[in-house]
Amino acid sequence: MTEQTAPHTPVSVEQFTDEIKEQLTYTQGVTTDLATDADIYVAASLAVRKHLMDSWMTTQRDMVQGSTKAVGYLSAEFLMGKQLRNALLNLGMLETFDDAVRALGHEPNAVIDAEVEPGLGNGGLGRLAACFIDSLASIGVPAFGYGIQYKYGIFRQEFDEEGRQVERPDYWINNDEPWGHIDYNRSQTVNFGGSVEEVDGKRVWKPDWAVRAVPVDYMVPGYKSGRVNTLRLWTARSFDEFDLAAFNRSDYMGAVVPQVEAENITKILYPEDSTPQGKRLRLEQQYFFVAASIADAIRVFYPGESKPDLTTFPDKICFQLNDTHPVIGIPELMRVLMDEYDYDWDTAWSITTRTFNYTCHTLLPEALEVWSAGLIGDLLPRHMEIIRGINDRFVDELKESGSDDAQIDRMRIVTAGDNPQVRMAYLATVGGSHVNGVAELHSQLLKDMTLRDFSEHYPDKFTNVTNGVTPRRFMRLANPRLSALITEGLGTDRWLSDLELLQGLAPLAQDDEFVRKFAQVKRDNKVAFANFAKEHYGFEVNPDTMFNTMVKRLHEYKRQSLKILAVISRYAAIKNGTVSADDVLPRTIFFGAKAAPGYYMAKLTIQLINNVARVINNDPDVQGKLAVHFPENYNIRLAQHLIPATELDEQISQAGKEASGTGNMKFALNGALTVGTLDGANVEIRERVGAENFFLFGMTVDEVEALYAKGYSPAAYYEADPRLKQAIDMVSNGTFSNGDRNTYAPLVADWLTKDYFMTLADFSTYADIQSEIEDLYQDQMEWNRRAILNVANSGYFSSDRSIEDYLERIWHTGPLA
Ligand code: 26W
Repeated sequence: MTEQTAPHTPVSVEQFTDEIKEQLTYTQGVTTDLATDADIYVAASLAVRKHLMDSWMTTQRDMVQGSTKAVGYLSAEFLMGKQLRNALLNLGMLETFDDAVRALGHEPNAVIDAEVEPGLGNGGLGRLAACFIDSLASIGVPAFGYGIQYKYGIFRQEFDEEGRQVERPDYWINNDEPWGHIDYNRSQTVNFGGSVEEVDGKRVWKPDWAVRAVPVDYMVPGYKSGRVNTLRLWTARSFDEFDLAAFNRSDYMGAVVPQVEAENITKILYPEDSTPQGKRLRLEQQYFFVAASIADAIRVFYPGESKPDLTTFPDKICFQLNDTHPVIGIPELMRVLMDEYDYDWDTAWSITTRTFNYTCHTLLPEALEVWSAGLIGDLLPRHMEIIRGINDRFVDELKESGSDDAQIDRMRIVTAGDNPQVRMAYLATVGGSHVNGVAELHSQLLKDMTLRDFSEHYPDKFTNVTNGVTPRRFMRLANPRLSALITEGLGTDRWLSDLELLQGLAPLAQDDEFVRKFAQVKRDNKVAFANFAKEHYGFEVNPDTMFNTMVKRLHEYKRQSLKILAVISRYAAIKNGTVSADDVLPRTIFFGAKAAPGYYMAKLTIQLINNVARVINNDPDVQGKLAVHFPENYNIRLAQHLIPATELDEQISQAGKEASGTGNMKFALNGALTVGTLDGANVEIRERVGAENFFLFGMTVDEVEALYAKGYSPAAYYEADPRLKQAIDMVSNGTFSNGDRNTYAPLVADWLTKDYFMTLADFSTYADIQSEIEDLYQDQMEWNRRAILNVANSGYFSSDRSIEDYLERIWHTGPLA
């Protein structure tokens, strides 16, 4: 990675203080003495943005004028987290900021806290996109992140008095938003609806309504690379703002309909992260941002050209499709090339297939988007024609290659029959050059199961790129104490842009002095989290307990149910003295999880966890021995505070269900040990940190498949393990619902009759491994040695390495010269 020394001319504290004052006065019209923390936050952000502007302009110029192919990362989600401190870090101005803000009479953390977190994503997929654009800029690769600036991000989660999730709208841009630059003069027109007519042998789309796509540009500063890329998020505006006629006839609602309808498109993020709702507005969102992005890329790379030679388009930019959500981009580019630039089908197809690549992020069949041909045909009639054209040519290709009818039926992009469906993952696979999974096991399962027919037909298209996370946000910003110790141990901070250098820590795991310092860092992080939790969530945390964390979206395949049943079993064991009070290892368990609003079982599980926490935390018999906390509204900020304080991380999904996971990487890099299954990237983490430094339990993918094949009856496991039986009985007998036996009946019924993700089958090995974990924890030096080895051997899980893999295997480009 090219690490330029201090790309930006270092700024003195005095100069930066003046720059903040200048913004306060000339942009915000606020005097320094009346300025609030929020005013200082806005002023500092504008001052930082000013520092980035030159590099941004230079990067844009070099990208267009140079011959380095750019990357367009198309994603419906970008879970960026707070921006100010990340920009300060990448500019090398963290300390300068702290001193300047103090000089202005404010507390740096209070100013940082004034920033509202942009929640433009659901979970793993959205955060991965954010880590990837940070790495692209830090490596110096010319790139655009293309997405949507939702007015309302992921809902704010609150718990009601019963412990049930309540969703509140996240109106995040209700205040100053200094980072987004809205650029009306670079807006695009996006059409919808209407019909297609034949005009002198050409297919002509006659849309019947249009929306203005306005770009809001966010700077993406690289870490010490001197490069600043662009995150271009589109927001919808209507062309004809206001229906005056309706207003004059005092039909006030009618007057604003055109505006509301248009702006509805980017109003809100769909809060689902596995089961598509197939809503028309969702398809409108997908087409809106993809069509605007393709038009924008042609504008950027062929400035001022009316008849550009678009056969060179794939050499200018390659688009990565972040799951199936932007796949409508394939027929869109075909339409633009044929209908707007008169290329014939084959030329257009060759350009299109060389431009797009597809990343799949799931293994759940229900998460693979399928749109009805009727809906696409109604909203995008020309695109449905083109999709049919792609499908028909593909079917011919299969026939030529000897596929039988059954196989052709399995592989059709547009299903046969009277209610044809468009399978977007198949369209992405046929219409792009590469298909990759996000962890070795996942990519293998895609080839062996989900997309088997396609990997046999297109073996060279399939590859793997294991996920990664940015060490800038998830180590340096989140864990400054550990970062300082690592830099001390390695004698350089170059690990932040070359994470494999962490390897140099391995020998220090045998250096007791270093191990003690490492333990002290973890201890201080636990105390810091206890203070943070007290201040922001109002609950007491005892740092003299093991911090054991499970944070991720609530989904049955992730098996928060397994964790809560084990907690109940432990509670029962302490209560009825199965484990003697003095050899109980005190543990504090932290949950963090949002459930999709329509996901009933997930929401019932949240209610159960909150009520188990209520009962345990108010039971004097287990005080100091066991505590459970479920802070509301799990988001990037909470993750950045909780991960550095965690000692034991839960990655307990059923083998073969979690595509990769990225939380697992963040915890290992922050010195937590993992208890987990051989699923997703857990497999690679365990391989790299060493089996002896990872608590493995549960069935493998093959054992799971065998049990499905044999026929799985969960009740047998309930009968076989008294710990499990007792825990489930306590859930059904009202212990956690004030005696009401019906509250969790649906959960218990599912566990005993279906339990599709085999929580009960993996319970015993999970319960058994707890004693191994606690025995090791008793030996703090040994625990911390193994934790250090987790850090030392997890450098591979940097998103910089992931991007290097994409550059080598898929994009075939690199940093700007
Ligand atoms: C259409 C509804 C919908 C929305 C989002 C379906 C599927 C998704 C995402 C693909 C779900 C997601 O976030 N998947 C997660 O992606 C991460 C990044 O690759 C992986 O680490 C996680 O294992 C995977 O669950």
